[in-house]
Amino acid sequence: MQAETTEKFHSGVVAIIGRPNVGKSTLLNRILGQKIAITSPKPQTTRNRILGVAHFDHGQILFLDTPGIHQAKDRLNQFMVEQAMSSCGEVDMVLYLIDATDHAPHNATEEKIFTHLRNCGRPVYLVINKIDALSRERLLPIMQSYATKYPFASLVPISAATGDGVDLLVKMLRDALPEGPQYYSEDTVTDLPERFIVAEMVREQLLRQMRDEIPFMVAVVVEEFSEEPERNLVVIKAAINVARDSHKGIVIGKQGAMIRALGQSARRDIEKFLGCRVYLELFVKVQKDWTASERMLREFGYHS
Ligand SMILES: Nc1nc2c(ncn2[C@@H]2O[C@H](COP(=O)(O)OP(=O)(O)OP(=O)(O)O)[C@@H](O)[C@H]2O)c(=O)[nH]1
Ligand SMILES: [Mg+2]
Repeated sequence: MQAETTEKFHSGVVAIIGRPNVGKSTLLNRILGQKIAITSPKPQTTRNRILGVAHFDHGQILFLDTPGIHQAKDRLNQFMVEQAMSSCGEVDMVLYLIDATDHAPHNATEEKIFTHLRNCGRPVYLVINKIDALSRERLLPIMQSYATKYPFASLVPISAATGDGVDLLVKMLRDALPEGPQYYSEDTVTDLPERFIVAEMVREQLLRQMRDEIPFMVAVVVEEFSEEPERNLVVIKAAINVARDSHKGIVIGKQGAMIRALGQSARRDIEKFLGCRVYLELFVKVQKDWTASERMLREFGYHS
């Protein structure tokens, strides 16, 4: 008779937290092998908690990408920081990401984060990102200095951009997973609606192509999303909501050049994501000072 081996299922939730721009969303996309979170060279790119599900044999990890933790001034930014902070209490493990190439000290913010992590009491992995942009000799002092700052479960140097060290990190997390249920079916990568990700891909282009305060004061809303399967086409109409009258003309650009460029780049990403042809129409709306308005924040999905 053959012995029956029924391997138990292991699962858990892992929060990815850290200061803005350290590479949290890049890491999530790298782990999933697919882009669901937008990234940009500007800080405060991510505004909401983004769930990404990684599947393995007899296991799955629910990763929560979160907005960068910073000194929040307005309501929008306070919402963002709350999203990140509140994630740590509900998870099995926390990844605290830092940018290894960052020279400026951030003691005040980091102390706040460490105090919060101590209170949450979850195992915290220090993930030292961007080692592709660092000479080997500079890594050791960073590890030594962080080892004294917090009782990390482990210190893991990686490059989210090249993938270096990421498999090892994921293996470490898998080995530490508790027994648990299969939360999501194997074909589920995220619980976010397609409309949300499409709006984010438009916002990503605003972050990548526009300067000054404009990208930090836009909210993108998909107002129409209609599928035409017989033509392998999705028709999308999205509003770029700006906070000031003066921003409208800048987003549109000379004879519509800017909004056309934004639309072309976003459409390429959206087509890849949806796997079909996309007709994308963008237009600009002025919602005066929306980042300070509780009602507008709610309407744009920035509420708990
Ligand atoms: N050289 C290098 N750059 C990286 C790496 N990971 C991320 N970046 C870059 O760092 C910048 C920020 O990346 P994001 O993934 O958007 O960072 P984030 O932590 O999610 O930022 P917020 O959402 O604003 O908190 C982007 O320009 C990335 O291309 C890395 O491993 N190496
Ligand atoms: Mg991000």
